[in-house]
Amino acid sequence: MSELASLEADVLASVEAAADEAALETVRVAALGKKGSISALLATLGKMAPDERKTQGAAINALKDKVTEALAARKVILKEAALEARLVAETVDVTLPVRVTPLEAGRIHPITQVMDELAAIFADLGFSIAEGPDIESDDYNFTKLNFPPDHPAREMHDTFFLMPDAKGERKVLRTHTSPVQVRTMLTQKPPIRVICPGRTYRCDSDQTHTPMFHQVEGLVIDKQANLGHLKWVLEEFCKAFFEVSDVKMRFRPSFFPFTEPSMEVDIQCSRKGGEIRFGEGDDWLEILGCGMVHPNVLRNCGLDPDVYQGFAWGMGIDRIAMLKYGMPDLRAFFEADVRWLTHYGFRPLDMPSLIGGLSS
Ligand code: 2NM
Repeated sequence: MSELASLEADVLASVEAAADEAALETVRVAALGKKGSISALLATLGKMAPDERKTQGAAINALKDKVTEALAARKVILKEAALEARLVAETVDVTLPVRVTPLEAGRIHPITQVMDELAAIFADLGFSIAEGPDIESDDYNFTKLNFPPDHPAREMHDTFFLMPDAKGERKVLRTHTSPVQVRTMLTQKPPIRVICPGRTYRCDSDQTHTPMFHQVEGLVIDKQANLGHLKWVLEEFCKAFFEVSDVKMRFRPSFFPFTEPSMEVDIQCSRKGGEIRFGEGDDWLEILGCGMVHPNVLRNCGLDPDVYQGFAWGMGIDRIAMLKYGMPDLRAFFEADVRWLTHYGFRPLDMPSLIGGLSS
């Protein structure tokens, strides 16, 4: 066999033997690459006599074409085989359940959801959000709010006291978020419009009470702020929160040390078939307490009661969350039971907004 014929047999055998496209590329480079065997043969043409060059040149170029063709043909076969192998390996079983990503599987706790709803509603009414520490001084939690020392009103709150510090000061776990309003009045110039959502603590635990619970309180201070404004704000809030076009509200006289007059507010509802509905029916349900800020509180917080007046209200977030979303037991809120959260929780990307829908 001539040298050329044996090279042809070798290269064509290697082409056939290449098991995948990478191996085939190696064969191509070994034959036709810059330092390839056929390229080396072509380089010898320059040193040949014209006659020899004519015959050899034609033969080498014919070999080059043959090898090029064989490479292309093998490449098509290998490509198809690779695709076939992928199709076999990557089958999709469309009957399998959809695998959810952590982002879709996670749930927002109903209390967080309700706090986000409150923020959306009150931001729309021109309120900002104020926060403060859970551990408070007795002064901010009670004294500045017109709870006289040793007055029975302090006992209404079942306070958790901390050990006295070096100065003999006995801190408390805040029993309401009102100290945040005290801090706001002490540091901001009226007009003031804030809501203060957060954790609160009272030594009380039964079917309807947990030692830690959540409150939201609101405060408006201005020269002309009055009870009419208070009623309007609360009415707008209730309509937006319970997502109904009308609510009937009842204001009953009550007592709080920090407001005068003070009222408790009920909303009308129906309780047919164990389900509460608002904006209809002939039952009443207590949802919040409110009143005009007591002149002593204004004075204690650096405001002149002859110039400024204000109104405030407070309600339990856990309670209004239970009412709105039909959750029967308060204690489940704090049990961290993933089955409960899967059922009652909210999708993380469905942010409450007045435009997109509060609870979509
Ligand atoms: C309530 C009921 C009525 C209230 C009052 C104040 C402050 F700081 F302005 F005096 N903050 N929150 C208030 C008034 C809270 O909760 C049932």
